[in-house]
Amino acid sequence: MPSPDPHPYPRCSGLRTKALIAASLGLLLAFAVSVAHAPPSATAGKRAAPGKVKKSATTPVPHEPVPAPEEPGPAPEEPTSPPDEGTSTEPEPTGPVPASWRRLASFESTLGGGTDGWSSSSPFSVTRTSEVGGTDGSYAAKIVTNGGSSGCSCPRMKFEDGFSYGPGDEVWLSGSWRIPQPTKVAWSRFMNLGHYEGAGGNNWYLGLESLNAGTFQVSYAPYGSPNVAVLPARPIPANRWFRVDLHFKLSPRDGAALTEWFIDGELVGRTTRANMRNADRLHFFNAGLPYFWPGNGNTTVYFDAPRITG
Ligand SMILES: [Ca+2]
Repeated sequence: MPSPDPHPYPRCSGLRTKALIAASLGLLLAFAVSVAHAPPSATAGKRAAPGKVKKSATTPVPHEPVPAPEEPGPAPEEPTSPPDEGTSTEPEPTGPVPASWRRLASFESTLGGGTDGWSSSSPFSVTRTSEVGGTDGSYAAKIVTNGGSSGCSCPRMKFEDGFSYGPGDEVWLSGSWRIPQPTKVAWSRFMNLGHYEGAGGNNWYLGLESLNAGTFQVSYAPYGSPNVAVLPARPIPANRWFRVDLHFKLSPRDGAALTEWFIDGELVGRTTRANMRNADRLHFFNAGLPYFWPGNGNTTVYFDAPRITG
């Protein structure tokens, strides 16, 4: 039966043709509507394939962002650099105490060997002894006072061979002491670099000294007061050998200098505060007891291994 066929077109072929055309248009319209109203997932599914093909043709575009996420790779490295930069605001650590020195003395065979001489005016007595060993070998210098001197109260050795240090120069000083009674070396000096023009001149020194009973500090002064502390006072180790290394980058300007203080190889102080009284150059090194305050009375100090770089 013609039931499947549409009833309106059985009699006339022209009408049938029109009907067929209309039916075809209807079908096309219905298809278009169905496609237009299809769920997004369906249209996406249907268009995905051609889309993929199209985009694969332009793969450089979507894949370029890939390196972009990789570029942040360096970013994780950046967190490691800020801490480094942070520490660089502090004075640069300079590493361990030098292993080699330009000048040194150990008192193993003579008191004066390796030095440029001793000053030991009476009533001081300076001898070589092995009674308490030393930090370099088994002998040390033994300094005994009976109250100091009204003249040069200065049982000290020196390095003075024409060197000279001024602003911008770098130098290490070193010495070892064994001080049975640290309270008996107040207002006394253990080692220093010096600038000396003669009586009444612009004389000054930079070094390690005690301004109070039982403590010592790094400071500079015009051979007398005022003493300017470069690094604050610390207790003097009592009745045992200890070694002090001082590292200077010299400058009379705060922020341009560097002073580092090591005790037994351990850094105990560091500053960029000025470490020169003025720009006058330092041209000799004294150690032992470059100055001993007579008011301390009788005492004994052992001393070994004076050293200097540069
Ligand atoms: Ca020695």
